[in-house]
Amino acid sequence: MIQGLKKWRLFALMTALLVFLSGCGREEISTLLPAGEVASDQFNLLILSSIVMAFVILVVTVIFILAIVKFRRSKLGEDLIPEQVEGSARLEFLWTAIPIVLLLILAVPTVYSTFDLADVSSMDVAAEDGSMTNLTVNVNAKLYWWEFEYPEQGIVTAQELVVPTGEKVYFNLISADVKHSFWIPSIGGKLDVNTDNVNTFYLTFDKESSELEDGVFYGKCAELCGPSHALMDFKVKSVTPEEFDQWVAAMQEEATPAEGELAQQGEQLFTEKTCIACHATSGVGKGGGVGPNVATFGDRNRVAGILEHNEENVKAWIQDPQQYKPGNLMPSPESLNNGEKFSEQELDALAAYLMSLSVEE
Ligand code: HEC
Ligand SMILES: [Cu+2]
Repeated sequence: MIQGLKKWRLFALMTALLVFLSGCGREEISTLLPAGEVASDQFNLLILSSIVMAFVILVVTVIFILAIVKFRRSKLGEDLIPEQVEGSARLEFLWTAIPIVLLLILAVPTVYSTFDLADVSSMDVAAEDGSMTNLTVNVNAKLYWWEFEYPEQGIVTAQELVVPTGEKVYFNLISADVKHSFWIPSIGGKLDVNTDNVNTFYLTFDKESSELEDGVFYGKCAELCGPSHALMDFKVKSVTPEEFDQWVAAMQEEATPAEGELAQQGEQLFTEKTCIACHATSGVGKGGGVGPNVATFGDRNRVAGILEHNEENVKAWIQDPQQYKPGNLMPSPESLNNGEKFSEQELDALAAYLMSLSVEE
């Protein structure tokens, strides 16, 4: 009875785990649904090594079961001594050769891909007019958000990486504080983001993110970096090269003053309350901001990388950033507003202003 119950418990646990596994299938964030060449290469290596390992397990299990069935003592009697095979040259050759072959099958594509995926030699190739042939993005990781600088284009953004599809995009990774790791599960990675050296690699984006359920790919920090590490998310918009050029051009334009009374009030508060000291509102510029650049805030998919993108959440964040990302470096409202929380009216104005910042049509 107890025995039977135990089996049922195990069965129930396995069923519950299956439900979790069904979460592995989301295109925005699954390494099992690669959406770029790098991710495909990594996925194929994963499949290859899984097949090799499964093959070994299968063969060993079959031999093991055969041995216990065939040589049961109750069947063959107490005193039977099976044929002795020690020193058999044939067998020893076989079980040396098979692992060598298996290791070669694993090693050759793995080593080849490792070097191929780390090849950034064409990164600095310039076209005849001196402009770079390939897009390079400098990624600055900070507790707990991501800044993306496009040095050739002279623009900078945060929280959302925008890239063209169908070409290699090169990344220079550097951290402003502690070690992080840059990872876009459906596209490729992870690569460590260090404080004292720049790590470089490339990714390709083969699918437009607008085709995805959420409209963006999900990016993650994959290196434990502090209490809000699990909340250090970013999003990726992959668009056609034409749309990308339009986006860059819009980013390069001067920011226009806010329209509408509420948003204008918000713009004024943004300066008065010194938000502007940490948050740049123009897309033109270099990396190194204390807080995320908000030039594209209205186009974003999340607030602070994690909260659903609506005015309620913008207000909630401003009123108590620590509640949403413990340990993050945005000051409390009291320290920006003479020791007091912002009034509902001020929050409305700030949210209206932030939401009006947009470069997309
Ligand atoms: C001392 C610098 C600093 C000041 C001043 C500051 N912030 Fe921030 N802010 C930050 C940092 C750092 C973050 C990123 C927090 C994180 O995600 O880890 C942030 C994040 C945000 C975000 C989310 C950004 C995004 O891209 O989703 C909003 C909105 C925001 N701040 C609004 C404000 C407003 C409004 C003010 C003024 C009342 C203000 N901040 C003042 C540093 C600052
Ligand atoms: Cu982290």
